Order: sequence, then C-alpha cells, then structure tokens
Amino acid sequence: MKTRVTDMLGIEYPIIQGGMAWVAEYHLAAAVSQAGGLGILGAGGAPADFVREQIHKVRETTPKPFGVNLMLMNPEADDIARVIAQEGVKVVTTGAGNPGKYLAMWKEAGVKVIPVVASVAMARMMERAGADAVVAEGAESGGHIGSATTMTLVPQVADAVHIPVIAAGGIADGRGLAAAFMLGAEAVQMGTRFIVAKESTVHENYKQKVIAAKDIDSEVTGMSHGHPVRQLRNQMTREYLKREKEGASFEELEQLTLGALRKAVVEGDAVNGTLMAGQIAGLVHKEQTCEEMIREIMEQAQALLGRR
Ligand code: TUI
Repeated sequence: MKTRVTDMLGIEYPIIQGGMAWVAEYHLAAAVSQAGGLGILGAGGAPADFVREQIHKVRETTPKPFGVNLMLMNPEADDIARVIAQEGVKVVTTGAGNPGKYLAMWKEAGVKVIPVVASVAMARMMERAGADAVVAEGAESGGHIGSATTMTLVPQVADAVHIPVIAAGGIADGRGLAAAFMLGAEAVQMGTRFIVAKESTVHENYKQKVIAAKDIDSEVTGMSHGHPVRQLRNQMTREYLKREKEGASFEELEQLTLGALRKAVVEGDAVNGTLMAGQIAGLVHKEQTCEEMIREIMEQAQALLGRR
C-alpha cells in the first residue's frame, strides 16, 4: 500500500503513531518505526533538553525514520522547534495550535512538516503556508480535540487540499484504515491502540483501563473554556465535569488537572489521573508488540481493499 505519504516519509506501511504527551517516548516511537510505521516522539509539555535526549535515544535504538510531535502550547515550543531543525529530524507533526511561525525554519532544515488540523480552514491555511501533508483529526480522538468527526472531516479536507491527508480519530484496526482510505486518506495516525503496545512504558493500570474501556466510556472535559480534552471516565472526570457545570473558572479547573496526565501515565493513578484515550478504546482488547499490531492491521486492510 504505497502512497504519497509512505514515499515522502520512507516508511513501509501507511501507519503513523500519534504524538501522545508522556506516552509517546522513545521506546514506543522506536518500536513503531522498527515495525515499518512512523514512530513519533511526543514532546507534550516536556523541556527542550529532554526532547533532544529522546531524539538521540531513538537513533540509538533504530536506524528507521521517525518524527517528533510539537505540542504548541508547550512553554518551550520555540526551543523545541529549533532542536527539531538542528537535530535533522525527518518529520515533525504539530498539535493544539498553528505552527506557522516555525515553517520556514523547518523547511530550510529539510524537515517534512505535517500539522494536525481539526478543520478544513486550518488544513487550507497549512497547505498555503507550505506544509507537506496534514493529519485530519476527528473528535473521536483522545486528548485535545476539535468538533468535527473523522467521517466528516477527512473527505472534506481531502477535497480542500492537494497535499496528502492522513486520517486520525477512531482508527485502531484494518477496517478503520481501509475506511480512511475510502474517505481519501493516504495514511492513518493511531494513538489509543499504541498506548497498550508491549513496548509502551505507560503504567499497567492505564493500559488495563484502555483494555477494559467500552465504546461510551470516554468523556470530554473543558468544553466550556474552549479546551476540550477526551479521556476515560473516572473520579477525575466526574469531579471536573461537576465543577465545570457549576461554572468553575478556567484557573480552578486547570488546578484540578495539573500534572494529572503524568499521574496516570507514570504513577498509574487511574482514579485522579487523566486517562486520555479515544472512543475506539472499546475495540482495543490486548497488549501486543507494535510489530504484531501493524502486521494485523495491514493484513486486514489489504484483504478489505482487495490488494492481496
Ligand atoms: O493536540 C492534539 N491533541 C492533544 S495535545 C495534548 S497536551 C494537553 N495536555 C493537557 C491538557 C490539554 C492538552 C493532548 N492531546 N491533537 C491535535 C489537535 N490540534 N487537535 C486539535 C488541534 C487544533 C486545534 C486548534 C489545531 C489547530 C487549532 O488551531 C487554533 C489556532 O491557533 O488557529
């Protein structure tokens, strides 16, 4: 299944791993790349020096191409953007904002730039600014989301731009990949399924919550202040949504979630931590190696698309 995306990135399979904050560290990114997809280091809220070290660690683990995700609300975003250019990272994806001010620097350094967008307008703007592809991410996704669903967003973005479109949100198996291709995508980005990869260092409690989750077990917090975040329902989301309904201020709600993602990923606090995951968690049933996941997804997708 060669596409413009596999050619551009020099990868075997059209599967890109989401740049999940705290979750997407070098063990996971290296494993996805080694298995023929594109592994991504998620800078999340990490400092620039940490991101540089992680880049070196992926390189010590695999010779295959990998990328870095820059979360644009990171206070050190400017420094991380420079690290990406200096280190000669091949691919950057961005999230939670407009990466426009870094594009010239990245293009000059030969970095392929793939912004994650949640609307047609943003996709068009990124194409005009010189992006090499876009990830069209639907609201089924975990973490910070837009409002359009993958089913509606992907074909509309595919019609609106000439650069390749990568579909994200609600995709975790070969059916999802095949469906995304039918909508006009040339690759998919998956996050939730990779949380439970054997190579993922996410705390076992978090993995078990993803595995146990059913279709309607996620909630969206922060809608009222314009920062919607999808995560699995637990005591944290109940408390958050209760206070949000009571009209709590943005600052008060921020205080509640401060450090909560780290608490879930590192400490395994599934009660007060933030368990970011997409709606597709309901069909993620077991821990597997990245190689097993990618092989299974490709076999299923190829059979469905009749290319075998
Ligand atoms: O970025 C994501 N997903 C994320 S970022 C993240 S880190 C975080 N941690 C704690 C609380 C909140 C966030 C967790 N998940 N996905 C990509 C994405 N980007 N989804 C939506 C957008 C987006 C939204 C607005 C992209 C551009 C945009 O444009 C606004 C502008 O500046 O024009």
